[in-house]
Amino acid sequence: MSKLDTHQFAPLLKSKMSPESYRKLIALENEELFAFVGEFTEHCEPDSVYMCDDSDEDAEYIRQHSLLKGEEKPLTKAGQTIHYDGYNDQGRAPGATKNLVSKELVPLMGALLAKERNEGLAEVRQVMKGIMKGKQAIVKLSCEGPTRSPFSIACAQITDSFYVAHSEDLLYRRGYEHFRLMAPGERFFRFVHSAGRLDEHGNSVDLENRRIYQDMEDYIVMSANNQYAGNSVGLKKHAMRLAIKLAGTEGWLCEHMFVMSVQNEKKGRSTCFCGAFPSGCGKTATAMLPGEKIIGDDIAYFRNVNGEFRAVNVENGIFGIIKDVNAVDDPLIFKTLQTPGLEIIFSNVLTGPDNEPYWLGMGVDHPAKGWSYSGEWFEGKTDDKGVPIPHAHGNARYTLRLGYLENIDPAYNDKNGVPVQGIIYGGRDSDTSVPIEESLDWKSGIILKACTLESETTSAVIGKEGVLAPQPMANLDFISYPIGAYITNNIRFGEGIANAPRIYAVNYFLRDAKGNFLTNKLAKKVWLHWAELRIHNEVDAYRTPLGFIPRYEDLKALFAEIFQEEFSEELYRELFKFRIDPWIAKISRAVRFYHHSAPDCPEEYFEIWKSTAHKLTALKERYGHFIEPGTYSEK
Ligand code: SPV
Ligand code: MN
Repeated sequence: MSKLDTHQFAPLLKSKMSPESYRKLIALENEELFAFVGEFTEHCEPDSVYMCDDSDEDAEYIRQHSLLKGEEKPLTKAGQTIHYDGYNDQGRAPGATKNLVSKELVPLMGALLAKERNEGLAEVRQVMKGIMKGKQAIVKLSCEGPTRSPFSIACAQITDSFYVAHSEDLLYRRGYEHFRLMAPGERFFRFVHSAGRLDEHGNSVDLENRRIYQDMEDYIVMSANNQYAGNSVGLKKHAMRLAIKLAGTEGWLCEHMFVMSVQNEKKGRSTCFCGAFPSGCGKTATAMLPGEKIIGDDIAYFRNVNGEFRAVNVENGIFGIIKDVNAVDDPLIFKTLQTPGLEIIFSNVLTGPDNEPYWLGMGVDHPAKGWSYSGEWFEGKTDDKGVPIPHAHGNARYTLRLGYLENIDPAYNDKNGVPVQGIIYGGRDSDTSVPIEESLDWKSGIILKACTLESETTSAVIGKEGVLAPQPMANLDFISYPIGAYITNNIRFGEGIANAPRIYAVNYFLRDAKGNFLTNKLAKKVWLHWAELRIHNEVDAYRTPLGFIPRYEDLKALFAEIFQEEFSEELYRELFKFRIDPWIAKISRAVRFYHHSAPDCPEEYFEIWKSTAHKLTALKERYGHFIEPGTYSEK
């Protein structure tokens, strides 16, 4: 007999769980976990509770029940399924998302979706009272980062959605064994999710009661009346917000970054880069560059491991945007999505009469009718305002295990992570930033490259698309403690490590006066290989007011070597001229943003932005509006 058998929740859990499920729960001898499952079973009132361990049988149970309940449907190719979120539940919902913090902290949170904790807890508990009636709750344990590693964070999810549990099985490492080996009292993140009341298609109906409330003191997230994975899957963006807060408290970093390695075959060298890009700025395309290797596409933890700046991909899979994945632009993912026998969940794409998935930008003709995120779909279908409804949603996704990808870096499971040598901040503008620039040092990289990132809003977030919004570290939606303190933690972490990575800013979207892109999509491979050579001290660079840019001859050699292509000096000069006025404007927008949205931002950072803007203004007298590459000097 376990001492948990006398716990206050033991009789309730025994009555709701099969003997086998109950046995799996108490075998962990984890009182906090037992109390968590008990408390929310009492509160959410599921009919029954199913406890998973790490077995394939339990994974199969979840897969089967997702099909039985209609949360997923099988597609023609073996292993593939389709899941639909409700018509108005196709992206993250910032309006319903709150970081619950103490009263004292609320005024410092600025742009960060904060709510007073006690008020928020009372509200979300009210919404979740009895919300799982008539359903089975699943308890699934997982681990963020490799298990039993310096990076691991154990996570417990309770959900009444088999699709959510299935997604977590594809995206994260199973964590039951990890829990079994945990020391008593070791911290874990806790997530409760309910899709709430469902309509005849199995979609959440009470969207006005959608809540995604993250308790930043107890590291619990409660998510109700939604299904889209960015709102429902605890281990993804909810855990990210909790980890950012925990990292800020403990002095490490959780960043919205891919992890990949650039392969220098000539030198037999693999160099790891991490990169933060707001949505729609080339993040996945960079992480998946042909010829390089991927470790992760979305979230990285950074820790100082024995004096080294090391990273892991938190996840074990990809929840990727499927729009524009086609044989030309994304051949590796496209091929994986066409391979029968792989366990892949498609979401919010069209399924045709052939029961195959069709998405936007697939490069293949789609059928004139079928089923989609708007229900029965036919060519010419419009919404109630007469606006055409496309056959698939712009934020439709695929979910798969990373191990399916041919270009996976074998280091992706290393418990000590990989040593990071370059960090990339990727923006999107047509007329301001050069394709690649190396920062002077870590701190100026954070203040001038990471903090000044901007992007246009995209369909990953519900709301208006195409609005220019500041995006500090491409992380604004996820920073969960005051922005000034977050920036300071970033600076301190890098400065505390002797060999911190170099920081690069990239921009793949410069255009000419007619609006045409100045470079093709694969040119980014050259910029990355230039950064790789810089890191290994094999190329020189020209100084600019904000850092270092490539010399023409080095890029010419790389274009020739990688693409057997001519790279003209004329194009080089156009791409790499320093554009003074747009940069002054960009810095002014940053100052305005931090002034209004980051009440705790230290004066010192404003001084850096302002003195940089003054310096640039003064440079106009010497150079005019543009500084030609190679002509700038500090004196
Ligand atoms: C993002 O929008 O940054 C994503 C997708 O990675 S979501 O999981 O919805 O956040
Ligand atoms: Mn993301």
